[in-house]
Amino acid sequence: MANNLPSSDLAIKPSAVKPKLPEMFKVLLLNDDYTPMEFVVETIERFFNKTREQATQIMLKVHTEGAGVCGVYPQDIAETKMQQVSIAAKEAQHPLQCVIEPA
Ligand code: TYC
Repeated sequence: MANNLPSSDLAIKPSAVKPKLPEMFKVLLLNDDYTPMEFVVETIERFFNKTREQATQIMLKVHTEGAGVCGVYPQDIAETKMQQVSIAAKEAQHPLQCVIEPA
């Protein structure tokens, strides 16, 4: 070994440190009949770092199919984004719903 220690003296065995990838969650928007398309596009741009074109595609998918994925994140980030969208929608008095589900 480079450190001259027998491998049994290492504090952590290589096999014990295999990093786990975080569980990932999808953040979805749900369709409704009242939230303006423009508000949905701006919300996707703002919270999911999408271009105008990407945000418009996602909004249209939600509008036509009922739901659509805005992004996939570790659980804490997904929960934060869901809250941010829900607060922004509430403030603007739109019924826009945002949910998360395991990816
Ligand atoms: N269906 C809405 C309308 O016709 C637009 C809309 C799109 C609402 C996506 C919510 O997540 C949504 N104004």
